[in-house]
Order: sequence, then structure tokens, then C-alpha cells
Amino acid sequence: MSTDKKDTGRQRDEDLQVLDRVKRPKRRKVILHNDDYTPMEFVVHVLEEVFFHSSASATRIMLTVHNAGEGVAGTYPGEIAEAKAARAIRVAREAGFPLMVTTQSE
Ligand code: TYC
Repeated sequence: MSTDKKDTGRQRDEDLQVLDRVKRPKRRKVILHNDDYTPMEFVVHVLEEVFFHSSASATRIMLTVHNAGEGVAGTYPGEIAEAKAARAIRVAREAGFPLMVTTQSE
């Protein structure tokens, strides 16, 4: 850290941001979106198989999405969130359903 009188604290702020990200890497929420065609049982299946929720937890999240329009399947380090979203979409498309899954910064 510089002791220069003109130091505005910018370097210190950057150092703190780096330390923060070292300790708490950026995470992303995986969001499920409601639609009128994907069966409820299939959404529960995806929540169990891709996001490792219990049957009760998967059912609760599915109903939240069904009733509120969207819901959080889980929060993960960025690349894992993207991979799970892509896997959920692939599983849905292979089964012929339009289930939409996105990610969002925490
Ligand atoms: N709304 C769907 C139905 O009534 C169920 C559903 C729930 C679809 C959650 C998508 O992410 C979703 N069959």
C-alpha cells in the first residue's frame, strides 16, 4: 500500500475487492421460469436430478415457480450455475418441453 499523499484510496479499494472475491467467489442464482406446457412432475424431476433437491424441496420450488412465475433452483459459483442451467435446458429440450432456465448475479 502506498503512503503517497495523492493516494485517493483507489488502490486500497481494489485490494479489498480482490480479497473479498478470494474469500467469496462470485455466485449466480439459477432461475426457473414458469410456462404453460412443461408438466409439474417433469420440473420436480429436473430439480431432483440436476439440482439434487429432495422430493419435498423440489415440489416446493416447482410450486413457487408455478404460482409466482419464477423461482431459485440454487445458487452456485458462476461456471457451475451456467453448467446446471444448460443441463436443465438440454434435459427439457430432449423431452420436448419449453422449460426456461436462466442465471442471475447474486
Ligand atoms: N405451469 C406448469 C404447469 O402447470 C408447471 C411448471 C412449473 C412449468 C414450473 C415450468 O418452471 C416451471 N404444467
